[in-house]
Order: sequence, then C-alpha cells, then structure tokens
Amino acid sequence: MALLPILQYPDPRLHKVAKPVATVTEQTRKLIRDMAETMYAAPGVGLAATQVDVHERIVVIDVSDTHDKLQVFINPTLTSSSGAEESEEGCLSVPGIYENVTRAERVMVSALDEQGKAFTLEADGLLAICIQHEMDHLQGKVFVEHLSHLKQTRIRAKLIKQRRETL
Ligand code: K1U
Ligand code: ZN
Repeated sequence: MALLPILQYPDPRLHKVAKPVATVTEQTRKLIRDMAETMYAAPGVGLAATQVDVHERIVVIDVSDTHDKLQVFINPTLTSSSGAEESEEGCLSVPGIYENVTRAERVMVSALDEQGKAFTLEADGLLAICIQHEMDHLQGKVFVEHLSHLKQTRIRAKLIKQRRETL
C-alpha cells in the first residue's frame, strides 16, 4: 500500500470533473486501498479520488469510531435527498479551516462497490454530510465554495500565507 499526496486548495486540479469508472479492475482496487490508507493516516473520515489527483468517480468513507468500517463508492449518484441541516465541515485539502455548510439531511445514493456490484444506501448524519462533501469533490467543487466570496478570498489568502511561512 502507499500514502498518496493530497492536493491542497487552491490547486486548480481540485476543480477537474471526475470521469465514471468504466470497469472495476485490480488497478481500481489498488487505488482504493491506497486512498483508504491515505484517509486513515491523514486522519480523515472521507477522501475523493480527485484529492489525490486521480479524476475518476471513486470515494472512500469511514465515519466509524473504530476506523474499521470502510465504505467504497464507485460512480456514486444521489437518487434522492430531503431536509436541510447546517454543520461544521473540514477538508483534508483545506487544512485547518472549519466552516458551517448547509446540506441535505438525508440522502439516497447508488454506487458500485469494489467488486463492481451495484448497491443503494440511505444515509443521514455525518455519513450523509460526508457523501455530499465527497461527491462535490468529484464535480470539482471544494466545500469552501459553499461560502461567501469574501470568506473564500480570506481562506485562500490565509492558506497561501501559511504555506509561504512553512517553506
Ligand atoms: O474530503 C475530505 O477532505 C475529508 C473530510 C470529510 C468531511 C469531514 C467532515 C465533514 C464533511 C466532510 C475530512 O475527513 S476532514 C477531517 C475530519 O473531519 C476528521 C478527522 C479526524 C477525525 C474525525 C474527523
Ligand atoms: Zn474535502
């Protein structure tokens, strides 16, 4: 397995739109294992392939306390959503920034698992938030883009300054 470098906002590659996976292969499963290792090491509760500069529709999520309930979503689509709730989000591509975002409270998602088998899942709570956050990544959207332009400008400036200072 391998730890993959995570793209850092405002890297323009975070805005690429991911393509559907045509066939789930051994190479797909190797990428999923590397993504999971990278997510657990970060640590985070989710990771989209976009964040590791692979522009394919693949997401890994583990919202369990025990870090042993990996969920894999290949070619995910939201089939329905309901309600709205505001909650604080973070992002491994936007380190140190936590902001409130409003999203659907409950979602229904269809996807393929790592064997290429179709499944449908209903989610609420952190899992629902995480699914929506990661699916945004696949569309090239970073969570800060849900915020005002003023907040986005301040966050970009803060991250660029932080990075300049750590060089
Ligand atoms: O996409 C990502 O960058 C992962 C992101 C997922 C996420 C978290 C919270 C709300 C929405 C989406 C993270 O995992 S940020 C790190 C984080 O929240 C966390 C880290 C360690 C333990 C628990 C949470
Ligand atoms: Zn993120």
